[in-house]
Amino acid sequence: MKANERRRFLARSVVGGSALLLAGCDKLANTSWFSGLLGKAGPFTDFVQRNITPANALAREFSEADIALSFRANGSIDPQNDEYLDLADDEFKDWKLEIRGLVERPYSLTMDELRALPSRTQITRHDCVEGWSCIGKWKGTPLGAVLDRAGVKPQARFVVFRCLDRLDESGDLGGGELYYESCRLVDAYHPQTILAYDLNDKPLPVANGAPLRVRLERKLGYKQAKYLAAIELVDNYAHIGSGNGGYWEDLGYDWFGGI
Ligand SMILES: Nc1nc2c(c(=O)[nH]1)N[C@H]1C(S)=C(S)[C@@H](COP(=O)(O)O)O[C@H]1N2
Ligand SMILES: [Mo]
Repeated sequence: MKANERRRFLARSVVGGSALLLAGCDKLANTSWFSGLLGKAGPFTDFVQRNITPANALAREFSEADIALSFRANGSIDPQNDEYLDLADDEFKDWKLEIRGLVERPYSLTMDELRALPSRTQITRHDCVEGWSCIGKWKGTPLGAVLDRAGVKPQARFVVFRCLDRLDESGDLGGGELYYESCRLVDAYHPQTILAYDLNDKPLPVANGAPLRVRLERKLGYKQAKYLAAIELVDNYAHIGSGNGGYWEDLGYDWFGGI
C-alpha cells in the first residue's frame, strides 16, 4: 500500500468506526424551531438575532458529562487534494495560517505559535441543518486576538475563512470550489469565537477539520469552517466564489446562519 492509500484507508476506518458511536448526537429534525430554519422561519430567526439578541450574547455551555462519546463528522471528512495530503503527511509541521487582506500587518502563524497564545476551552452544541446536533469540547485561540495582532483596517467588514478542501473531491480527482465561509467582524470578536485545534482534549482529527477550524458558537454547522488555511479581511464578499459569502450560501443556504 502506498503512503497515500494507507492514510486514506486509516482515515476511512476511523470515520467508519465513529459512525457507530453517535450516542450524544441528537436528532433535531422534529423540533419545531429547527424544522422551520430552512423554510420561512429563516428570515425571522435572522431578524431576531440581528436586531433583538445582543451580538455578544453567549451560546449555552455544557458540562463534561454532556460530551458525546464520539463527535460526529460531516461534509468533507477526508480531503484528498495533494496540498492537504502533503500537509497531513508530516503532521501539519509545514502548515501555516495566513492572516491577510484588509489588515495593517499581514502575518502567518504555525500551529506551535497558535498553541502558545492564550486559549479558551468551551463545551458547546453543534447544530447541523441536516438534522443532528452533537456536544463537544473545543479548545483554541480567540479569533479576536489573532485579528488584533494584524491590526484590522477600518474598511474591513467581514472575515473570510479560506479552507484547504473541496467538498466534492473524491478519490484523486479533486475539482470544484474550495470550501470557504465568512462572518461579520462582530461575530469574529464574539468571546466564544475561537480557532480550535483540540476536540475533546485531543488534537483535532482529520474528519473534524485538522489542523484548525473555526467555532462560531451562535451559528449553524456549515459556518464552522474546517481545514483552515487563511483568514482574510474584506469589505465585501461579492468577488469570492459565487458571491454569497460561503460554499453552502452559494448553493442557497442563508448567510447569517444564526441559532
Ligand atoms: N472546510 C469545510 N468546513 C466545513 C464543512 C466542509 O465540508 N468543509 N462542512 C460543514 C458542515 S455542513 C458541518 S455540519 C460541519 C461538520 O463539522 P464536523 O465534521 O466536525 O462534524 O463542518 C462545516 N464546515
Ligand atoms: Mo452541516
